[in-house]
Amino acid sequence: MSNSPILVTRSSMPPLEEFVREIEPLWESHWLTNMGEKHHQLERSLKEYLGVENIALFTNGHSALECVFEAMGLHGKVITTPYTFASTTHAIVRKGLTPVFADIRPDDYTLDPGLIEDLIDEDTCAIVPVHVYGNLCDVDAIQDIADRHGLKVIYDAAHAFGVRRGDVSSASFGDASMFSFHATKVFNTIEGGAVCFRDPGLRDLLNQWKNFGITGPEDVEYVGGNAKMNEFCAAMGICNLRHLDDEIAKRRVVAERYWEHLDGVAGIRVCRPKEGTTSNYAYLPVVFEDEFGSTRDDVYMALKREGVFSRKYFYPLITDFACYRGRFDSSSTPVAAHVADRVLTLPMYADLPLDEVDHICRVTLGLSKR
Ligand code: T4K
Repeated sequence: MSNSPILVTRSSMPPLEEFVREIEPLWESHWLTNMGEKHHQLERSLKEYLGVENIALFTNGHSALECVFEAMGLHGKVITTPYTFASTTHAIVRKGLTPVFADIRPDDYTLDPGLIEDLIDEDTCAIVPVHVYGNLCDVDAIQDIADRHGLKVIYDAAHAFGVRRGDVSSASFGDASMFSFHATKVFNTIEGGAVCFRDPGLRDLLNQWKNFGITGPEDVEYVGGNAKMNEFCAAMGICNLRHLDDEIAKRRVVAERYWEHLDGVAGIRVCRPKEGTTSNYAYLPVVFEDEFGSTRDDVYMALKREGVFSRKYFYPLITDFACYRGRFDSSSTPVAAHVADRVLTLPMYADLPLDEVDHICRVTLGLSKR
């Protein structure tokens, strides 16, 4: 097996010469940021790839989420999931909104639509579900609830770039969807993010909020921040997008090798794409139930001894974070608490050698007590 450590993921990068060619014009123009040519080019390419009319690029996914809340002028309570990365809840709280947590579904770990309605009251303004691991939420049920109660739906689609239901991309659901283009994502711009949105009226607002609230040469109408994607990041995105479909195809081979070994083993739960959806194979989550005979932490440690660094995405639950202690109660979301205590995300990236996958699975299955 490899002598170097195997990490949970490894950034996709284009050939160096391709990136150098892409950034060369910047030495001519000296235009490095503030919505330059590469930024516009990437916006156009992403619109085409995702099949959407409206997109705004950002310096990262987190700022994108904060900006969309600001641009929509949200106030009050937001129904969301505790089973996600810190960013989702932090964005809600940092924008002065109150998160109200609903539990997740046991099969795909996304927000359970059957539990949303009971949590809605007159202060609720929006639902913020997460397509966690790239698993699409039940978008129809969620939209139906939102329509009946006049709520906005903003998807945290940080993991779901390239995922489709039929031929509809994950960017098309709800009022807006935020994507992360962080180095660890299926599609990366080093750091970066985007919001795809339904109402074209949001375009100027988003672009103003990410640029200090500047609305004209001598006008500043909002207390905005700075969340603009720079030209180097946009150039990385332009290059990576050319290779994305190949990268996803390679990830699929890796995921299928894992499932060959792990799916159907007593006490192991894997997450396969649902009928009718095209996955991006962003993560390889495995849940170890008691029946497996060893705990998630046993597996984590055994892999670590072999130089394999899996991660506990997403443990602890957000509601158990020190910064939220005493404010929220994780016992009200028992499914999320159960999964967070048992989940391990195994290494997943396009160039992960299949014999490494075999090795990781051998070590894992060696811990089964059945
Ligand atoms: N919503 C959700 C649901 C999210 O998961 C995230 C981000 C966001 C919102 C916010 O989007 P951004 O603002 O980040 O665009 C990582 C990422 O930093 C974070 O983007 C991601 N989610 C989260 C799930 O994972 P860490 O702290 O676990 O990353 P780190 O540095 O430990 O890296 C993990 C592994 O990735 C390393 O072991 C090796 C590999 N790696 C890492 C870096 C930084 C690379 O191969 N290249 C790299 O440059 O948070």
